[in-house]
Amino acid sequence: MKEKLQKIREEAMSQIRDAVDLNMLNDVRVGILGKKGALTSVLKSMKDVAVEERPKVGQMVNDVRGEIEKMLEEARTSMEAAVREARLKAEVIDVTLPAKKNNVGHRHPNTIALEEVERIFIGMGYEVVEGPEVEYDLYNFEKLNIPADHPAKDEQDTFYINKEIVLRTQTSPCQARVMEQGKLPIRMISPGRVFRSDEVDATHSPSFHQVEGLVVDKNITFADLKGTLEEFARELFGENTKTKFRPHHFPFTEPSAEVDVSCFKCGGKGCRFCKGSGWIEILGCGMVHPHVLEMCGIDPEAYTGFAFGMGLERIALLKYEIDDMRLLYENDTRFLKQF
Ligand code: 2U9
Repeated sequence: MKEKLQKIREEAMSQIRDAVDLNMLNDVRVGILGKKGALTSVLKSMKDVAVEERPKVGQMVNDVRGEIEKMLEEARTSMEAAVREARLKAEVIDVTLPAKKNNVGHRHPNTIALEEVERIFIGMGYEVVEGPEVEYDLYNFEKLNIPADHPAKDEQDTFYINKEIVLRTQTSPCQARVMEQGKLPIRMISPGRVFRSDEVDATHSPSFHQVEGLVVDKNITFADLKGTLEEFARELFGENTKTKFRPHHFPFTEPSAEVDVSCFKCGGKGCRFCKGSGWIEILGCGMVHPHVLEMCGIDPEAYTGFAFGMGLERIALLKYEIDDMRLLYENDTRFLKQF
């Protein structure tokens, strides 16, 4: 019996030494100490041992069992430590690596330009009012004195939802709605997205932004319009900026004008930026047509008003010296971060 136990002990030692992972080690344990294991069957055969020998043999079996259990436990502990060590090595964090930079966005040049325009007009006591981008033909054209046969109403120029509803081509309908509410006087600007069926190029896009302005009160004259826009130009482009009003035609204003500012790059001498003329066109304006006032519920005998409109992208391109409008729509942060 003693030899048998010695053999089991040696066999166990060699199997434990050969086990390469925890699964193999468990198989060794089951093969020796499990229900059908070698040591368990020795225990079962105790009944064949002479009664007086049993305590001694029992002690020997228990000693061998204890030894094997101890060896198994030691092997398991060192195997688990090796596995942990290997995992820590594989997952090692190199704290000396430079940290990944979070890509932070940047305000869009349109937003910067709009905030500047808003700041100037809010400073003059104007309200900022926004309106719907999908509009009735009635508000986008009819109430603004744009007749049915006007070229702007052609499908080539306007996106129609149906016969009566369009994507607004200007923010003026928003102003017409404010006039209809009848709360006077009015001093407002309306910024927002507008839509025109244009091909994309360096200066055109089917969707761009406008800022329009409207003042309606008693005794408003062209002098108020000139003074306001001259001050606006000086605040936006610098205090030495001169302004030139050229007669023009818009259906919704009479008289109407286009406004040029002296080139802020060359001071008016003429350069590549102003194409040698010394002047840069920035907006359109005029006295609100009496018929427009009337259609929006305001008595043109008692009230007069002026209005103006500018393309926000045009202002941003000029102010930040960007030469292609398409750059404004690509959202490339390498471009946006320059402003
Ligand atoms: C009402 C009455 C009149 C708004 C005006 C302009 C002149 C103008 C263009 C500039 C470049 C549009 O962005 S652009 O393509 N706009 O020249 N806009 S007067 O006149 C109004 C507005 C509302 C009720």
